[in-house]
Amino acid sequence: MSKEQFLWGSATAAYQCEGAWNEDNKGASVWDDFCHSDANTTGITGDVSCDFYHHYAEDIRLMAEGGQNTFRFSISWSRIVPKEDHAVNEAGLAFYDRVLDECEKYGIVPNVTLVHYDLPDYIGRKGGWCYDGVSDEFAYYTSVVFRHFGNRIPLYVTINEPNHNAYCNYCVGNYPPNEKNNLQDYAHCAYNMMVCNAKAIREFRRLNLAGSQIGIVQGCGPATALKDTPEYLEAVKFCNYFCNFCFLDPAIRGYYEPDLIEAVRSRGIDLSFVKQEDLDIMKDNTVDFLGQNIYSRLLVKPNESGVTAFTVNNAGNNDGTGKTARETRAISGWFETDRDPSTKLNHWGREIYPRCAYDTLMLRKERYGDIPIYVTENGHGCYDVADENGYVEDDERIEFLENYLHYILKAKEDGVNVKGYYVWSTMDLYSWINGYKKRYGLVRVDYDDENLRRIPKKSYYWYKNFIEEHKDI
Ligand code: BGP
Repeated sequence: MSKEQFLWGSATAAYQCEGAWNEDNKGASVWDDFCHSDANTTGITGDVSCDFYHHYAEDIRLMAEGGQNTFRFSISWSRIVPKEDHAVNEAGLAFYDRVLDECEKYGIVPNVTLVHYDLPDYIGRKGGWCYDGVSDEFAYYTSVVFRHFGNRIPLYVTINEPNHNAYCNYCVGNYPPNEKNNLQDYAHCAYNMMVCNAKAIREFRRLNLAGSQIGIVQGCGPATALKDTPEYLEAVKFCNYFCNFCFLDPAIRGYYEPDLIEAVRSRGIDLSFVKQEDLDIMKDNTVDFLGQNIYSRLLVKPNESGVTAFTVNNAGNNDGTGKTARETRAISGWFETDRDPSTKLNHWGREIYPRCAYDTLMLRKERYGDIPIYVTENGHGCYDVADENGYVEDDERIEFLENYLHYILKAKEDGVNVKGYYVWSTMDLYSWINGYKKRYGLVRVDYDDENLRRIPKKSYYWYKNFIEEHKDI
């Protein structure tokens, strides 16, 4: 991978696109179990999705033809180590070898996430991310991946959005194991994820893979507020403890700030799961780069309601009509979500605020210096309307991407070490809980067609042109 080459691409995740959920000895993941259970009230699953497992060659060819030089995807842990006995599934490795062959054919740089929400079911049954053995399991699985693929993969990501994953699992309760308002388990999960991150990095460093780097992907930006009174700044601080610093400080700096630990403890959270030996491993095993997903702003104010409550863009009362949709994040005494009446919301209640891309990147630089940053996801979910040929004129998505990119490139000009950018998503795929109606792809997937026909959207051609105009930045 040439150091100077800016990476322009798009992203997917295993459960959301692969399908083939039980093919070639794949084990079940917690998402397979959840989607097949009564807890999944929609009955919609990722069993087939857009069937990337069998369409990968076409999808990667379309990326290349669209001018993209990088592809972010994730490996399904349950394909590689399907069962508790730790036996490695050669067919799983072979699938990703085929994907990498295809990337290499077109000079597409793979950016590969090791876990994107889909823990194996056998770990889920033991307590998932709150199972204290999860970090040794993760170290084992990731060492299998590092040994097999080595520096064929120049960019590895340990965990996708630990913040959002922990939050949905244990606060909102919309992701398995569907626990609500459980701050104790949220803290435990967040900590175990950072032990996982550090132990995987230790495995990675042991192999000394020349030319490969390892990072982590964060799902939200730093908290911000509409006022800078001491009360508002306190709310920002606590929100950052909760959503950002408890992940990024250990991952990037190798330690937690004592104030953060104290704030968590003073809420009555039992921190007996914290072990000095884990902290030592974190200290010695930090990331090379940050992956930053950018969707919307984390706008907060002081919590005056005294309420602790959490909903996200796909929680229950919300069907994409935008009528009742609203994202709430509130912890009594700490902070709660604020709303800026001057901005628009998307159909799922998420704020559209392009400038957050600039602020996010600048604030990351302020706290973490010149760490290389890849914008690992940025995209717009909407109801696409196709014409009789399946073509979608997704001007709304183009406008969204153009406006966000303006601010991302401005942050790069202003000194942030931005190295790449990925549209979410490469093609239409399963949107967690929202199913298939909420689409993000640059390429339409016709789910009614038995061959799951791919039709590039207007945004695909727009992006191709944008890359062409910006390939030498
Ligand atoms: C991020 C996830 C992606 C993707 C995206 C869109 O949080 O990393 O996997 O799903 O959000 O979110 P959603 O599908 O919920 O609209």
